[in-house]
Order: sequence, then C-alpha cells, then structure tokens
Amino acid sequence: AEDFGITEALAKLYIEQENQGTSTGSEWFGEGAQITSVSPVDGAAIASVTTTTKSDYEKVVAKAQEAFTEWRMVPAPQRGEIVRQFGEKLRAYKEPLGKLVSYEMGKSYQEGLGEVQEMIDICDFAVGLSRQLHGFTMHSERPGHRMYEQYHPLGIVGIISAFNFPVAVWSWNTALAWVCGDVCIWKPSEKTPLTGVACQQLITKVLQENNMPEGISCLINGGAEVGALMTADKRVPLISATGSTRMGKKVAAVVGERLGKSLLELGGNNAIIVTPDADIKMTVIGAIFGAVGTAGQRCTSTRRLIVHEDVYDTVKDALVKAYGQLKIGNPLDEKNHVGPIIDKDAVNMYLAALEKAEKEGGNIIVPGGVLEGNGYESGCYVKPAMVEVENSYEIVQHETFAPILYLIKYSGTVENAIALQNDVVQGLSSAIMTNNLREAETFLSHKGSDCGIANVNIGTSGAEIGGAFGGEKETGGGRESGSDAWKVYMRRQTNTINYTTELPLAQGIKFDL
Ligand code: UN1
Repeated sequence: AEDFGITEALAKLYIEQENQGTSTGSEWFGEGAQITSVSPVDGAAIASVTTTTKSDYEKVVAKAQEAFTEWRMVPAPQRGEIVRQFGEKLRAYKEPLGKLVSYEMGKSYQEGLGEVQEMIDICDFAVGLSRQLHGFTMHSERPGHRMYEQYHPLGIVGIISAFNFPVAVWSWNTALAWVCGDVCIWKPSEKTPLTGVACQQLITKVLQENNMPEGISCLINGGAEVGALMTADKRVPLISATGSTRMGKKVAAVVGERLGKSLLELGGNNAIIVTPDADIKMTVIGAIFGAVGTAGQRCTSTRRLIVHEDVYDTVKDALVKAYGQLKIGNPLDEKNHVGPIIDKDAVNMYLAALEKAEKEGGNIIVPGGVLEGNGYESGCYVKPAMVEVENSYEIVQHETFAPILYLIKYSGTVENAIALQNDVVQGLSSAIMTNNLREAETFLSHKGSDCGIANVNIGTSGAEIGGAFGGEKETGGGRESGSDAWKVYMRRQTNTINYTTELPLAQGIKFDL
C-alpha cells in the first residue's frame, strides 16, 4: 500500500509505536490498557497509546498544580511569548501534523493543513491577547474610593475534545488558557490519540527550550471514564468539552453538581436558507462544501437546505449534478473531494439514518451506500447522499455525523424559512443565501436565526478563529476561540480601594458606634 509519507510524518512528530499515553511533559507513563489508533483511510493500525489510570491521573494533577503556581506568576506577555513560539513550532511542523490529522481522522490533506493553520492563527491571536486581558474601572459612589475589576488565572483547565477537529479545538482552548495563566490537561478523542501525542511533543519542546514548567500542558488518554476523572474533580475549575449533546449533558450535570464551570461545544443541526433572491452558483458551492467537506463530520456541517419553492428545482438539479462529480477516496490524494468517515460505527449510523429518513417518508434523490473494492478496504468510505424531507421528521431533528444533506421546501416569506431553521433542538450555525437586504437583515434580527453563528451569503462551516465560536440551546451555550471568549478561562474580581482616613459605607448606610 502507498505510504503517502506517513512513516516519515510519525517520526518527525516523535510518535513511537506504543506506551505514549499519559504525559506531564518530557515524562511519559501510563499503566492502563492500550488503545490502538486505526486509520479510516486504509484500515491500518498506526500505533498504540496507553490509557490513563486513576493513579496516573493523580500524578498528572499534582504536576499540573505545581506548574500552575509557577506559571501564574509569569507575566502575561511572557506567557504570550511562549505561545508565539508554539505558533512558530506549528509553522515548522505544519506538513507532518496536517498529514497525521488527515491520516488518523480521514479529512483531506488540505483540510488537515487548514486545521493546523487554525492552530497557528489562534496562537497569533493569543499573543496579542496576552497584552489585552483588560478589565473595566468604574467610579465609586464613595468619596476617596477607587473601583476596578481584574481577571486572574483559574487554575487547571480540563479539555475533552472530539475526533473531527482533533488538534484545532485543543489549541483554541490552550492558546487562550495559557496566556490567561492557566495550565491544561487534555483528553483527546480515543479515536485520534496520536495527533494528541504529537501536539504534546511539540509544546513540550517549546517549554523545555524556555525552561518553563512542563506541567502547563498535560495529556491523558482513554474513553469517557478517563474524562470523568476530570469532570468530577474539583481541582479542575473549568471543563471545556466538545462532542455530542449526549456527552455534554453528562459533563454539565457532573460539573454543575460541584458548581464548576463548563464550556460546552456540542451538536449542531445547521441549515442554509435559500431564498428566491439567492445567487444559485454560490449557493451550490456553499451547500456542497458544507455538506460533504470533512465527509459531513464538522459540528458546523450543513445538514439542512431550506429552499424556496420558486428556486427549489433549480437548486436541486444543480446539486444533483454537482454530487455526481464528487470523487470519493483516499484523502491524502488531493484529487479526491470526500474521504472516509471515522469508523464502522459511524458507517452504521449513516446507513441507519438514511433508512430512517426513507421510512419516515423521505425521498432519496442522491442515494447513499458504502463503497467497496480497491482503495475502500477500510469499509469507512460512504457516498454523500441527499434526501427530500420534512423538517419535522425525527431523523432530521437529529445530528448524524455523516455526509447526508436534507432538502426542505418552503413557500411564502423568509419568516417561514426562519421558523423551520429554528425548529430544531440545536443552535450552532446557520446561513442565508440572498441578495435581498430585507431578508438578510430579518434573518440576523431579534426574530431571525437563534444560532450562535448566523452568516449571509456564505455557508455554515469554516468559521474564522477571530470570532467567538459556539452555539445556543442543545449546542451548549459555550464560546471559545476569538472575541472575548478568553474571559471564561479567568476568574473575575472586583476591587474597591479606600485611600481616605474615613470609612463611609455604601448605599449611604450609617453605622455609628
Ligand atoms: C468543529 O466541527 O468542532 O467552523 C469545529 C468550522 C471550523 C471549526 C469546526 N472552523 O467549520
């Protein structure tokens, strides 16, 4: 089988064949069972990691706590300098890391590189931020008093990430958390542990080169039971979790029980509204990239297309034609548009969703199916499918992490389309295609989209790091990445200072002895 430079990439990223799993920097350990990472690209076992046991975890927390006492006293701009150097490291390792992301997760090499680019960009963002961790000052109601607020580091941030963006989501959290003075413990998805090992190796090099406490970046590995060690642990004040709504509800309950903070980035059910005033060519490109890019495995992937009856047939025909041209195959081969989905469980969920859509009355216009034969031996390559449905179907209400696009027809005004778009439990990303100002502004208004992301004339996926990223309702309400998302990684303190010889009370209260 063709290697596509994978062996070389693994060596460059310091990935050994086994026993890398738990790390507090240069120290690697782990007593738990092995997880073998299997590539959905060719079904090959790439390497194994050891899972983290409870006693391994205790070692990690101790190291992280120790690192925190040192790290929080490093001035924020100097912490920014470390993150800047990490961005430089990522620039130097962009190709091997992008390749490993592509091979371990199955997204195209271009998208693997794009994911590493998001990491580099968030590092740049965080460097600037390290001099801008601003609080407000306000005027006291009392004479001779001053008030202001400031932000202090929180402590340990626990990061639980998903397979679909195996490295970028970690960096959105860590780059900000580190400049904020926090230390991080990361549990990557058990489906993509090796990209986690690679990132840990690279940041450790930067910390060593700067003589900084290595425990600011720790790695643990395993399934939900390993994540649960962190969620239940009051020594971890913030849990940032990305994944399914089902997982998020569990995390929120456990973290809520101890009144910890959680940042949740959960499922989406993202729609593009296509009005009679849409640019059809742009619509087709936006919809197709949104639906089949990353093989439909982004939380921002386009799941639903809500199309006005006047342009419905035109859009449908153009999409069917475009779907016919999609090349499905090895994502490291740049000729292909669509790679595999993550594993056979995902394939079964894809098949079950299509079956259910049909049973509920859906009309399959681009049939799905699992590809077999030469190049498809992993059993994870599926055909992007398109189904005409009603928004109310149970399966349409559900996020299936696969390239299935649901077509929904609307008539009348844009308000009708917005009602359909909002009529799901999730609230991550949304878009409208229109050249009509009234429609666009209605979509963005108070009575418009209820999602965390609402776009005009671009698709639902591919958000830039500069904005706050996240969504409402069952998407979990968290915001990470750009804008002022950093605030969740810090604790806020209001300070009042009296510089007089009197002690007046607030609210004019008299308390004379
Ligand atoms: C995710 O799928 O978890 O907006 C994140 C996008 C990417 C991030 C997706 N920048 O599609």
